[in-house]
Amino acid sequence: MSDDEPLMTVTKAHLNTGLRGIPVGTCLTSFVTPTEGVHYCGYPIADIAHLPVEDVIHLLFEKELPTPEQGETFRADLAARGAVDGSVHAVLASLPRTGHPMDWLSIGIHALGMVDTTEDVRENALNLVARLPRLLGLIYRYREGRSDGIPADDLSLGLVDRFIHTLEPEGTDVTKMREVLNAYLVLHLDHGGGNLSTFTGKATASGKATLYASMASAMNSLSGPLHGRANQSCLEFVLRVGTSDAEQVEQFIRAELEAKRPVYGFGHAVLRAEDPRATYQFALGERLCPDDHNFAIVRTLREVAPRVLAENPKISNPNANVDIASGTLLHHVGLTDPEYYTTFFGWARVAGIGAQIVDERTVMRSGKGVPIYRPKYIAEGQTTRRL
Ligand code: CMX
Repeated sequence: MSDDEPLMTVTKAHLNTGLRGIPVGTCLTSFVTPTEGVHYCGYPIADIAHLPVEDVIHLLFEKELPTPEQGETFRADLAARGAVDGSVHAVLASLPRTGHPMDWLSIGIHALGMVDTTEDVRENALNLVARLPRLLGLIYRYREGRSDGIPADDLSLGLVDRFIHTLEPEGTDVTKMREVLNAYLVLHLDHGGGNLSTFTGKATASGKATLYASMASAMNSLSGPLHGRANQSCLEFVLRVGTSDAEQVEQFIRAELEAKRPVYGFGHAVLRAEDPRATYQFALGERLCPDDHNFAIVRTLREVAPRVLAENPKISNPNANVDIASGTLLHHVGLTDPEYYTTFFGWARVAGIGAQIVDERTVMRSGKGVPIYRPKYIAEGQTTRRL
């Protein structure tokens, strides 16, 4: 394809549609297809969902899965970067506990950036990836009023274990928590270039804002109910369904549709089959918590909802999406407050968005980077006026 060949014609009908479907750039980390969903650097998510999260983060930054030796080196590198500055504690201690955890995450990222931003965007991106698990653990501890006796960070641990170590969860099976969190992170690391939080992070970074400021912008975008907060809404939806009886579930779904409310956990903008990330989590749930009450509800929803939704020809994909089971699995391993779920999504995306920002700042246009974003808006309802 030549450089001047048109990719599409933009018409008036495209205006005020949120840039939907309009090509604006290239992405080196991931793409989404209607049948196999997201691919990271070419690998369909179903093929790599079981890998340790560090290996998949390596893939996004280096565009190759690590050899065992490279994996060890990468883990050691992350450990060397992981320490969170003590001043962040004072910032978190001062925040109102009523604030949403996503606001805490955004402020926490800014606080990290204020004490340690280098000139090198890649260094900053990897530093933030390495510090996020500790930051998120601290957010939990301070927001829940459990700031006494927080254990010192253990940098010898992997990313997921550093979060668990800081959280010090009680009455839960830590082995299961580790597996659920690792899967959750791998499944949510990246999702192409044009989703709102990624786009926002890259747009902010294009003005040469710091990686930390850019990532805080991305997290603020992610916090919206139409974007990342859907996974919080999804568990709240499952809890509202309350029963795994197929007939009652069907009645519930019909009543929700009648009331013009979304059936959470179903449908997708691009996929036209069940999201492989949902399929993976269904299998994980069948293995880890087949008797969990909420998982039984999710299992019934998976059977019933696609059939009911398919009655509406407008719905392009009636099948389960990534959010259907993720909250139920987190809930099962003791992470029971859905308000925190978007922060796990954010934790994962810091890697994907970070890698994409590094690409846009240092790789695209033969290393020159993408210039400052400046889409065009057409003036409407105004002509030049004079006093
Ligand atoms: N429940 C109710 N209505 C739905 C629906 C669902 N699960 N899925 C689609 N629809 C409706 C849309 O709202 C739209 O209605 P209008 O024409 O009145 O606006 C119509 O069906 C056509 O939608 P579509 O082209 O099939 O899908 P969209 O790209 O517009 O929307 C999505 C995709 C995800 C927002 C939508 O399916 C939805 O709202 N699902 C429920 C919420 C949810 O689970 N969100 C998490 C998404 C996870 C992810 O993106 O990975």
